[in-house]
Amino acid sequence: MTTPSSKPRILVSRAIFPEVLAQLESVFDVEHNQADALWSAQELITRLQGKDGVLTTGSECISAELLQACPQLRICANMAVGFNNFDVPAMTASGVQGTNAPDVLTETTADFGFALLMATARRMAESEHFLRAGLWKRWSYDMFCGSDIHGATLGILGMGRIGQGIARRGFHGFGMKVIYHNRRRLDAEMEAACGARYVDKATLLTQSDHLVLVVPYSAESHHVIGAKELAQMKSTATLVNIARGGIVDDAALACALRSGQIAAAGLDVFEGEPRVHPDLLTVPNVVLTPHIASATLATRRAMAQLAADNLLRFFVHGDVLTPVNTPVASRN
Ligand code: 8YV
Repeated sequence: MTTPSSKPRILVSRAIFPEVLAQLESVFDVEHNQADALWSAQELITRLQGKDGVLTTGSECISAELLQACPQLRICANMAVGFNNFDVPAMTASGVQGTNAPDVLTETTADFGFALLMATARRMAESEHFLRAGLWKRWSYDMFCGSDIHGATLGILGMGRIGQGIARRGFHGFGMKVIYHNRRRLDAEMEAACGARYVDKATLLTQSDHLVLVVPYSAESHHVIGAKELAQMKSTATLVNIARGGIVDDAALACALRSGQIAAAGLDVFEGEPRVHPDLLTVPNVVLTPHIASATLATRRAMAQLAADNLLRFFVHGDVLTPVNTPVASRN
């Protein structure tokens, strides 16, 4: 006869680094998904039955319905800095701790934001496709002319850790004029460190040569860039979204790109991803990447480790490293 394990029971909802999984297995009773199967919302609920904790990625939704159906669940540790996949008020009310994975991805994600900005403004994807298609027959004076990065005005919407990382790169590395808009203005010392000047949203839209979006997704930031905002931007402007799908109205953006209302866009995130709006797939002046801004091995390992450390702290010491809420009740 087998006796039930007294170890906390953990679900790891997607494939993760084997060494991080091994650490969890040394402490917890773990069900994993190293085959990386895509589970439906119902299957996730089924697998969470009897589980005390879960390690999620940004792809799994922790909804009020799921919380109700999984009364034993006490902690959800997200391997992502964004946690719009969590219904935080429902978690808080039902005594479930949520954690995210901030800081460890800041510089890597800022690197990528800058890379995407440069690839977009200098038309790297479009010109590579042209070359691969065998269309390069001769040099010409205006072939794939883009717009300068150095000395241009860099606009940043959302000035958290990643936004500041992009601002520093632009200011110190490329001599850009940096303007930003955020819910809260940074203090003077932080503004000086990244050479950034606070402006209202309309000024950000009308003055930016290159506008990078780094706001968290919420009901408030849904379609914060839509047809009206795109119409306010310079016709020579570049727009980069490394934040979340849904912040930009992708259909409106495809129209603006096709009509030349703005010059180009670089997108790492999409509304309803991994689906991509079909019009974005056919406009030439857009660089598309599959949500890889944090994707270096070192950073993804650090993100997985932080999510695992939150689970370990929670069950071993009763606290967590990077909480996103303070549950009002305990599920003990
Ligand atoms: C993740 C991200 O790769 O951290 C985030 O918020 O968007 C990405 O770095 C993705 O969410 C997977 O968890």
